[in-house]
Amino acid sequence: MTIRRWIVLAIGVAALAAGLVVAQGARNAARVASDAASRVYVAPGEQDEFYAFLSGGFNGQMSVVGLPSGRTLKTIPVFSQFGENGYGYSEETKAMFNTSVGPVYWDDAHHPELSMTDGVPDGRWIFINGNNTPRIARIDLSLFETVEIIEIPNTGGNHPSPFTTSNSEYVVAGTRFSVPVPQRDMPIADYEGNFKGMLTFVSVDPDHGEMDIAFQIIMPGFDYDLSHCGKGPSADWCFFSSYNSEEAHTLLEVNASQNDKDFVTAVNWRRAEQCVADGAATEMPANYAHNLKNERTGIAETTMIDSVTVLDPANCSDLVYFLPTPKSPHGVDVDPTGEYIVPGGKLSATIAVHSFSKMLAAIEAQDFDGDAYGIPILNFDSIVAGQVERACLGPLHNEFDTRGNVYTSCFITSEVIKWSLESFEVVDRIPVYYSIGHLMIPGGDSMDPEDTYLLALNKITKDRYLPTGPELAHSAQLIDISGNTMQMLLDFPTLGEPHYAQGIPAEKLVENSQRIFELADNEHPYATKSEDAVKVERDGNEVHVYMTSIRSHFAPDVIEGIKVGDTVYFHVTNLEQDWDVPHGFAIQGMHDANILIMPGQTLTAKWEPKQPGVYPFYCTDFCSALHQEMQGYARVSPADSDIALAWSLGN
Ligand code: RUQ
Ligand code: CUA
Repeated sequence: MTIRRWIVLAIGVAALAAGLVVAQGARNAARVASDAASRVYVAPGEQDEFYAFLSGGFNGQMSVVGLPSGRTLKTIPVFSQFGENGYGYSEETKAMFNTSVGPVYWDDAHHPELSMTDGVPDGRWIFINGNNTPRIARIDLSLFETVEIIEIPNTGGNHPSPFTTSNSEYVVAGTRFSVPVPQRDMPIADYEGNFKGMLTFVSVDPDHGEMDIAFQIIMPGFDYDLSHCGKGPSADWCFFSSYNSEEAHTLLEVNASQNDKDFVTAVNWRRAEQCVADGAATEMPANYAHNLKNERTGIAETTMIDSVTVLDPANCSDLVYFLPTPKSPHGVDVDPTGEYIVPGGKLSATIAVHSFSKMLAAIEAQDFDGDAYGIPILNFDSIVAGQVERACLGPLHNEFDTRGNVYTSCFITSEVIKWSLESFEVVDRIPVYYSIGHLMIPGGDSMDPEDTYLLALNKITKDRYLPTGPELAHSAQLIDISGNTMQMLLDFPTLGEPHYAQGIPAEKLVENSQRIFELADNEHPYATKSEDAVKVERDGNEVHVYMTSIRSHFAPDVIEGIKVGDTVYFHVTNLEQDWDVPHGFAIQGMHDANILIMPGQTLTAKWEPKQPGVYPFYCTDFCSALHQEMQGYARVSPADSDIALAWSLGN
């Protein structure tokens, strides 16, 4: 490490400290609109204008927030079990967590991304990546429920994901931490040249949304950090930022900050399709899980897959190019016209913007500045569209409006800057509290941004709210971007650590939001569609209770003949067909969480009683004036008892 490096680092740290001090000092001087309260006020009984979907980061979930009010509407559990509704605890949902290393009940969820049609969010699905156990999940936005999770093989830390192409032909994945491919035992010191980075294209079925790994592209062992796909003229391309082009394997804060420029990788996915069709790819052994909720039964099912299609750029010309990009870029974002590729060079105070049309011209002219592992490096000067000088410190991510402005989050100086794609000059800046990561404008990464609100997603909260011990909530701030200058409207705490977020006009989702499950369509193998049909069956040591719930009783509510050593499955069908009448079910001694059964749905709770006795079960959701009466008893006899199975309701 050079002395210069240390100085730069020291300046960075000092600036961070100074940023916090300045920001805290300026706390009351922040640009809060004088009529902020009325602009975010959604009167009782009124509804918000936008849905926002915020990742939960290390809580593994996604939260749904209304804008402009900042009210949390729902947590959608994705990669982590959720005791509130039994996701990951019910027998129907456990398979959603299967992976090649067995069930994994947690992940670090970073980037929600809405499905798109013609470059505009269409409100059908939202995808989110799992970083630690590389996965992508799909949430159905008619149900606001996770319906599919696919594991990504040959990958370490799926961070640059799951950004979608303009018509959601693909969602992408990538390796933040390069790894041996295929995985094997080898010295870590042999990283350079031997570890690989996979970029993965997951196809999305246009009608049903089902995901499938179409192909992977094997790349040099850099750290692929973020991505965004092109739109309009650049729609056939996806762009991945990378750092650690030094291929360091230790003390990356120093060793991966040596090169003046790292790369944005440009991938032509249409070309990849062609190469695959021409037989240029190879099938590589792999082992990964694909978990899908069966729409008819409501039960998640796992398929293990044992091979993956891999393309080596050496066997497919014109597939990938490197765009030199200053200093360890973090985000990479494409403007609504598809012409500008804007990286967030987090260690550079200058933002260098790439031009897509110049990129194509440079490729055409073979205007290269050498290559890395055979992949052409384009000449920086030939592809640069413009540079924003003295932008800010620590630029991370960008969103766009329809007026040719870019909004950049600046982590170190804790601000959002607004700059013009025409003049490449900063036209406005607003302090945020504190240390912003991502930012989000509804539609702000699509071809149709809304020029209304910007949400700043801040990493450090400090003094913004009442103290809650050492652990504080992360924070979002709502900023009005409709006028010439940005104006602060609202602070609100978030759940987990929101990284990226998405926003969409509410009217695009409201119509399709499902209110109940049609009981007539319920094809769950243990569904019970009327109280006449309830029963209890024994199959060896398994006891299956076919149970129903309706205000305000379970049928049956008296069960006898269970024995110690049995595994009991309560398959509860909620017979209600009215919106917002779930029933919950829990029994004393169960090891899983309660199940919360929606109208017309069947869910299963597992119970392994350990001691003889009589155990109560009850409804966990206050569903009627007689909710407290919604209870029952299960009798457990010794293992050698010969008490026959019996069940009843009201006798
Ligand atoms: S990354 S800020 Cu996944 Cu920027 Cu979070
Ligand atoms: Cu059903 Cu409370």
